[in-house]
Formats: sequence, structure tokens, C-alpha cells
Amino acid sequence: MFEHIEPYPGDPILSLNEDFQKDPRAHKINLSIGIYFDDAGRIPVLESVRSAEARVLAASGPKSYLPMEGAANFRSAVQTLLFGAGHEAVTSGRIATIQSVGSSGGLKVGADFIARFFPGSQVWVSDPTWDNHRAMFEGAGLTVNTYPYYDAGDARASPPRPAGGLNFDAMVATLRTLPPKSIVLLHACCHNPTGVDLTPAQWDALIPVLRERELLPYLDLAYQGFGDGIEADARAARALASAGLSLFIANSFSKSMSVYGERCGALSVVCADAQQADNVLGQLKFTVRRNYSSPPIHGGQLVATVLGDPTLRDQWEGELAAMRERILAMRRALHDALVANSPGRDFGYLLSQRGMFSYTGLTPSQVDRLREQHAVYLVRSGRLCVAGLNSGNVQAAAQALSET
Ligand code: KET
Repeated sequence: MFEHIEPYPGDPILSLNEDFQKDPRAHKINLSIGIYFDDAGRIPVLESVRSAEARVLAASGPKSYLPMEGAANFRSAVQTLLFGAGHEAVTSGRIATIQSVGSSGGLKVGADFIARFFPGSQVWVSDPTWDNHRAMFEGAGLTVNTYPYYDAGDARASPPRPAGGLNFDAMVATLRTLPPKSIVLLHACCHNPTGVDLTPAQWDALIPVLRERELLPYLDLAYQGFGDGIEADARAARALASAGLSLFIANSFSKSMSVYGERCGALSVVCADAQQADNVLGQLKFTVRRNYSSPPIHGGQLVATVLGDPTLRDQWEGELAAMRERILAMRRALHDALVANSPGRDFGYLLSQRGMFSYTGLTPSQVDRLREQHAVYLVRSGRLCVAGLNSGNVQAAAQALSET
């Protein structure tokens, strides 16, 4: 029966992380998967989430099914977090939000919805993007293309351009050529894998392009709070909604609340009015019903409890700020160690990029060498997860990088 089934070559991120777990070398360093580790190399349990969990367990009752769209308190807390309590799009009821199985679940429900209701549309993702974006949208039957994004630099240009920036002009030029109703996937902050984000002014310049070309933006907000702060990282979503654009946004709590395995996320669709939002919500529910029927209870209630209680919310903001600041400190430490090892080379990109990731420019064979000779794990694209560095391993990581 199954003779025709070919072996799965593995996922570029998750399978690599599994290989890391099996690696017997004691000095191994995991800079592959997008997980925040603390300075002791552990995945933290946030105190705000621990307190919320105690409350959720104390109050837990019969475990009926949640509605297809998820828990009402979670869904409204998500809208407030993303857009702000007083945002006109929230108060007018023109956002359809579902609780999803991680933001991955939300991204895929959105992709299935697009395949059904925008059958003539193709998807455009940044070059490069998170490996799974292409897989998910293609998995929904959509055609996926790329727009220019990361600037690999040009030593021969005058003045020479260092690697590590954004090629905004080329990005906009490509978006201007797309047919109406094309889906444009954008990282709302902390771009994965490059760490290169649009500035607020660039977001503002993008809005008229999206509007004039009648493009449908699909934001991925997986790292809210890891860039410049909870509110600042939501700026793009708020600006697009305020400009009256319709948009999708999938957001994650995996990283911001360190609840990876609880699979907490949401998909929100900002519509022109409440009537549209009602219809969109209905069709999202149908998409969920045909897929996994309804989301799980527990993780969503942890999130809703943290966001709904002013004391826990304050505590969470502090804990998230500490994670953000530790990543910044590790960017600085790695930068300084690399400069000390290779004077004259420019590692400024490590300081300007935001979020968990930086793009090193290492080739796949260099990444393989790092892993084989030094037990330092990066994704083969050359993506380095800064959040895997700590005061105990950053010098060794820098040494290995310098020798590769
Ligand atoms: N979007 C982006 C941009 C992203 O980096 C991830 C996870 C997700 C969505 C999915 O997160 P979820 O837990 O489903 O809400 N990225 C890391 C882990 C992974 O690949 O699944 C990573 O890039 O390493």
C-alpha cells in the first residue's frame, strides 16, 4: 500500500532542532530554532504565566468544546493587544478574530480561506522569509512568489553598501507591478530570518502602494515585544488598519509568553465594516470546522488571564522587556567578540537588526562546518538565533564563527 511513499527529507528548522537534541557533545550551542532561552540556556516559564496558570487551574470546570472560533475572552484580548482598546477598527466591530493552534494554525486557516475566496490571487513573500510560509501557502494550493527584501550589500557600489539592510526601493517597485488582490505577506516586526525591518516611515510609504494597487496585506506578528516593545511592534498593524486597508494578521504567543507547546495564536481579518467581519468570521469558522473543528482550551486561557488582569499584564510587560534587553545585550556581546577576533570587518548588522534573528551571510557549507567541527547549530540559510546565546557560550560561538 505505501510503497510509493517517499522518505521525508525533514524540516529545515524543526528537524535540525531534533538533531541538536541528539548531539552528544557537551559544548554544543543551539542557535537554530526561534526559541528564547534565558542566560542559563533554559526556556523560561514566565512568572505572569505561572500565576495565570494557577488561577486557570483553580477555576477550571467541565471541559466542553470551545466554539469553532475559540474563547470570547481570548479573542477580544487579542484585538485589544494588537490594535489598542480604543482603535476604531476594534470599537466598530470590523475585525474578525479566531483563536488558532499557534499562529501557524492561524496562518494556514487564512491561507485556506484565501484559496477559497480569492482563487485568482497569488501570494508574494519577502526574499527571504520564514521557510514555512511558502510551505503553508503552497500547501493550501496557492502559488507563492517572492519580492526583493534583504540587501546583501554591494562592495562595488559608490558608496559601497554593507550587507544587512533592506532593499526598500526594489521591494516597492515589485509590489507596484502586482495584479489587484495579490496577497502580500509582511513581517510586522522582527523579520525572520534576517532581523531587518521596515522603518515607521517606510511602512507609511508602503500604505499608498498597497491601496493604489489594491493589494491584500497578510501580516505575520510572531515576535511582538521582541523588537522595540509591545506597542511599537504593533505599529504597522495599527497603521494599516487606520488607513482603511483590509488585512490579515496572524499573531503568536509562543515566544512573547514562552508558551510554545501550548500552541496559542490568533488570526484576525480587518474588514471594511462589521457586516463584512461577521461574514468573514462565519467562513473562518467553517474553515476551522473542516480542519480541526475547534481550538484547545488551556493555552488560550493562560493568555486571556495574563492580558485581562492589570497586575499580570504589567508583570508580563516587564518579563518581555527583560527578554528583549537580554537579546540586545547578546547582540552587543557577539558583535564585540567578532570585531575583536576579526578587526576591520563590519559586524554592524548585528546591532541594527531586531528580534531573535540575524542573517550572517554564511553559506550552507559553512553552516555545516560550524555544526560538524564546533557543534554550533545555525539554520542552513545562515540565520543565527541570537536568543540562543548566553554569557556562558557567546565567546565560544564567536570563536567558532571567526574560524569558519
Ligand atoms: N511566524 C513566524 C515568522 C515564525 O518565525 C514562527 C515560528 C511562526 C510564525 C510560528 O509560530 P507558532 O508557534 O506556530 O505561533 N518560528 C520558529 C519555529 C518554527 O519554525 O516553527 C523558527 O523560525 O525557528
